[in-house]
Amino acid sequence: MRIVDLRSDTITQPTPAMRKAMADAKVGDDVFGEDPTVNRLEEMVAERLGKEAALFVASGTMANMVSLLTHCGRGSEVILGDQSHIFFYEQGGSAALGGIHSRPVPNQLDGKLAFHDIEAAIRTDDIHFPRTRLILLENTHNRCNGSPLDVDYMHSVGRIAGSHGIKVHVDGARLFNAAITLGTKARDLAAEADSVCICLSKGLAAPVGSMVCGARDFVAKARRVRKVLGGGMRQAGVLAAAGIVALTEMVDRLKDDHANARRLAEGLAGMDGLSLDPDCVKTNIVYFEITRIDMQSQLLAEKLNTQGIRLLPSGPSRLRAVTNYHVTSDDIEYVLDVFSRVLK
Ligand code: TLP
Repeated sequence: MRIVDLRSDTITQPTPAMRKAMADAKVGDDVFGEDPTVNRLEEMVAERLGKEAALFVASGTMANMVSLLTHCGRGSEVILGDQSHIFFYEQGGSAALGGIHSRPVPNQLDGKLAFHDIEAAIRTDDIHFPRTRLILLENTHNRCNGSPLDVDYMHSVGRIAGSHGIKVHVDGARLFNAAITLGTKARDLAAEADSVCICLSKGLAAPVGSMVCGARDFVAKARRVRKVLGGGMRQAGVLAAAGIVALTEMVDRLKDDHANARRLAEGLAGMDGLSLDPDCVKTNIVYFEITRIDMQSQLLAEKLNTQGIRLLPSGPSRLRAVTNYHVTSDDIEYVLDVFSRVLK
C-alpha cells in the first residue's frame, strides 16, 4: 500500500549522505570536549545563528529544558504562550525539575504574544510576586499553524525584555522554516534572543539532535545542566555528522515542504466537511477542523490510516498534517484524492 506519513516532520529518516557521514565520522569523548565532529557542528551552528557558542543536545525538549534551567532559578517566572510547545507538550518539566513558574499569556492566531499582554504579565518588584526572568517565543509556532514570527516582531519583544532586564529564549525547533518562508536569515530572527534552540531532527531530517545557542558563558553553564540531566553523550560525533549534513544540505529544500503544505491546504479547504484558511499556512504545518457532526478527528484519522494516509488528531475535531522530506507533490495530490473518497 502507498503510505504518506504526515504525522510530523520528526518521522523523517536520515538521507543517504547522512548515513555515509555517520559511518565516516571522526569521534572522541564529547564529555571531555574531544569529539571533533560535535565540536565542528557546534561551531557551525553558533556561526549560522550569530551566537558565540552552541551545545549539541539529544532533543528539542532537552534543549528547552537546559535553556530554562540555565536562565532561571527556583521560584523564577517565565512568560510564555498558552499554546507553546513548552507549556503544552513538555510535561511541565520546568516546574517539575526546576521549580520554575509558568505565566501563560494567550497566543494570537499567528503565534505571537500581544505586546500589551507581555507588558501586563511582567511582575513588578513586590514581596508577593515571583520574579519574571524570561520571555519564551516559539518560531515557527507549531500549534498556531506553523506561523513564522518576523524579524520586527522578534526585535520588539527583545526591546520590551531588555527594558525590564528580562531574558528572551526562542524555541526555534523550526527556525529555518521561518527563515526560508520569510526570506530572511535565521541569525536575524535570533538576534535579540539570549538563547535559541534549533532542531536538526525535524524538517532537516537528521535522526537525532537539537542545539542550544547563546553567549559563551551561557553555553558553558548549559553544558553543566545538560550533564546533570544525563545528556552528556560520549562518541556523539556519529550523530553530529548527520546534523552537519542537515545544516548544509537540507535547509533550502524546506521551501518544497512549504509549497506542498500550501497545496494540501488549498485542496482541503475546498472539501465539504472540512474548514481551514489556506492563507494561514506559511510553512509545513497544516491544521484543519472537521465541521461534520458524524465525524470526529480520531475516526477520520483511522479511516485515512486504513488507506495509508497518516495524520495526527490534535483535538476532538482538529487534525494536523506536516509535510516533510519524504512527501512529494504527487503524494499531496494522492492524499487529496483519498480525502475526497473518505469524506464521501
Ligand atoms: N514537536 C512534536 C510533538 O512533540 C508535538 C511534533 O511532532 O511537532 N519545540 C517545538 C516547537 C516542537 O514542535 C517540538 C516537537 C519540540 C520543541 C520538542 O522536540 P523533541 O521532540 O525533539 O523533543
